[in-house]
Amino acid sequence: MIPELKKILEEVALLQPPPDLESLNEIRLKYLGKKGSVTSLSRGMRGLPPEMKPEAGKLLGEARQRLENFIGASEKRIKQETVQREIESEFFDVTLPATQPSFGSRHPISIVMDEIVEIFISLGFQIEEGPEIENDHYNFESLNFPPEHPARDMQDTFQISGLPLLLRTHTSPVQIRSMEKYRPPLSVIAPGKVFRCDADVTHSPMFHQIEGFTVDEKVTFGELKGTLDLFIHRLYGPKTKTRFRPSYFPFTEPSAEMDVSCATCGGAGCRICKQTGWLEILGCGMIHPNVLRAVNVDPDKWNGFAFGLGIERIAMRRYGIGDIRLLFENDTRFLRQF
Ligand code: 2NM
Repeated sequence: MIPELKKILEEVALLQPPPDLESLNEIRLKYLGKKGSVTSLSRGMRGLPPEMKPEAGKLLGEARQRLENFIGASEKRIKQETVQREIESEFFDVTLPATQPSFGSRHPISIVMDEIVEIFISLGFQIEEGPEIENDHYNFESLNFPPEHPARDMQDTFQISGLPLLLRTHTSPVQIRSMEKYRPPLSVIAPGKVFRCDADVTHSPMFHQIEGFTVDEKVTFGELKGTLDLFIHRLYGPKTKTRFRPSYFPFTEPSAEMDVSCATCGGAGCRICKQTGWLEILGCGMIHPNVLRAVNVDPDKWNGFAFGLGIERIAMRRYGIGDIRLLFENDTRFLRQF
């Protein structure tokens, strides 16, 4: 038995490192398994004469110890090698550029609209919205349009077939509805879609407007000018000049149109401003007493100013868009640019 143990110790000393866990397991079974040689020999210890037991026991313990050391170290090495192989085969280059997620962008009309709304909110105006389908009373009658006014022409408005309704041609009906809903003093802006039967490079049958009004006691034309000057300085910068030209609207008296100095040439005259140095931006005026009467506000106690502007024209000028239809085609190559 002792020579057999010595032979096993020699074998163990010469064991080649196994390449994987399967071959390591074969080694373990060969020596330490149920039918392994070390296991069999330790079973044979009982039948050994007592004087041989110490040496045989010592050799047996040593063989077991060396095998366990060998197996433990091999297992550790094989596992490390496996992890290392995995890391190498799964290597990816963290410096490679990532695929870009595609983001949406804001529509130029929304950008300009929000900017203008923000300015008037900061001045204390409240936002009001109303229906896009209106009746003659809110769209024309209450706004002091006489029965034969050309704007009422069927050719300029979208009538709803078979009903006494039309698509609103301006957001003024929202102003009327607000004056009915709240009592003065009152400052409102009404942003929204409006509809006119008209289509070319500068006209779309649907476009966007913002209108505003203030009704209070003893409102002056000076306050109208001051409010709109402040608005323009916020929108275009404090160096922008403004001028007011007399105009006419059924719902205001007196009425005016406001021009701003051309930012492209600084007022010297260029293609953009058609050599005038000025660009038309909005219409305004003092609310006609008949409009206040239509909403049961006493024009002897209350008065106010109002104004209205088109968003498309401002956006087209700001971004150098030559054709209004680009704003409504929703071509992402166009929309991506803003
Ligand atoms: C404009 C020009 C001038 C206007 C008038 C009113 C109302 F309802 F208060 F009378 N809202 N908006 C108005 C005045 C609109 O657009 C060019």
